Amino acid sequence: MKIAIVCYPTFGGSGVVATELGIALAERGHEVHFVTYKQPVRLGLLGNNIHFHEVHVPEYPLFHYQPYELALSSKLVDTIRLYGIELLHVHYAIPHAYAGYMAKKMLQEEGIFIPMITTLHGTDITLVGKHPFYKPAVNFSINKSDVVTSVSEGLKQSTLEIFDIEKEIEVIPNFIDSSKYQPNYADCQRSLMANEDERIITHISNFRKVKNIPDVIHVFYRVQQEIPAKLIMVGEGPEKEYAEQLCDDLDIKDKVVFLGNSNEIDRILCFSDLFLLPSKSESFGLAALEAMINRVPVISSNTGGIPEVNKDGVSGYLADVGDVAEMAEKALYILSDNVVLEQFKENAHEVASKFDILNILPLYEEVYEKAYKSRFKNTF
Ligand code: GMT
Repeated sequence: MKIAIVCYPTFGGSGVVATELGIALAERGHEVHFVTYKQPVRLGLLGNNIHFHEVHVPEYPLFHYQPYELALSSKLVDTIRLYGIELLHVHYAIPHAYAGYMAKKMLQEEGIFIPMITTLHGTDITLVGKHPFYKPAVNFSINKSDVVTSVSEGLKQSTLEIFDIEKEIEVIPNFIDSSKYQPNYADCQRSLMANEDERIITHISNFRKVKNIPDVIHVFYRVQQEIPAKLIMVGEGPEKEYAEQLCDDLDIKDKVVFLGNSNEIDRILCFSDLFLLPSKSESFGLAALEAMINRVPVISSNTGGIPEVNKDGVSGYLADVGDVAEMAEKALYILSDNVVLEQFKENAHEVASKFDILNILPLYEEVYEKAYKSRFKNTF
């Protein structure tokens, strides 16, 4: 099948899922065309069934805001026409579902019928999408999609609560290619990060408010009071400066390393003992899944779709949003005993393996089939 994928090309989870999905589809023989404003960060070499089409938005001084949606829908029309694309899969409703629908309607005028799948990822619903400034357009474009998928049951429920959805929402969880995550401890270079007696705690995110960054620091603060430990903070975003200041105020600056964005997530997770994800809201928590497949247990909040990934008492622990005392207590329980830690590491890997791409990709292929068949219904 010839598939166009629209996504954000940045380090965010939705872009990562879209890219990894595209790569896997290409490996299965589909022809995949990424349409976005920059080559996705996780996309390596093009070729082998993978194409990239850059959306340019020319600066025009009259415009206070440059119209990206317009440029995207025009690029989609051109790409779909030129390459005979059979299916459009947009990741993150805003503004992709809206732009995708416009492209679909424009093509329909020419007798080209392109089914559109919209995958809801999280903040496009729970944070940005529900804002009154966007809500009607998001609601409209979800209902106009031929198939709608959500990355967790939790997100599906939130979508149904927040919006007036007429469409069936199919849950297809985030996934991981476990064949790419074989442990290679020889290459770990743990000693570069911590002394032998120190535990390494890691957090990876885009440092937005929703990630509850101060709670990461406060949990770590409590842990390092009891056992030797280092905190590795990976990512960039608006809360990073405040986080650095907080470490300074708490006098733990020498125990916290801020690495910025990294393409070496597996290497970092390879020497991590525990992953913290205390988000205020989280539709799935792909970062937690990536930690778990790398044998890193997770202490997280019990919000949104996280409980569908991090199994309480098995792959880590869950606590109420903001309950740093409980999170620190559970972190100490896992980290204070080598045998307990080893058990949680094994469990984390086992739970994560259930989300292997081999189990999830066929679910996407099924909805593609369904959407492709639906194009006849939309002919008139
Ligand atoms: O929150 C992020 O890190 C970015 C955001 C995105 O859209 O790129 O992630 C969302 O989508 C991911 C992939 O489906 C999910 O695993 C994340 O849980 C979700 N983030 C939130 O819901 C806050």
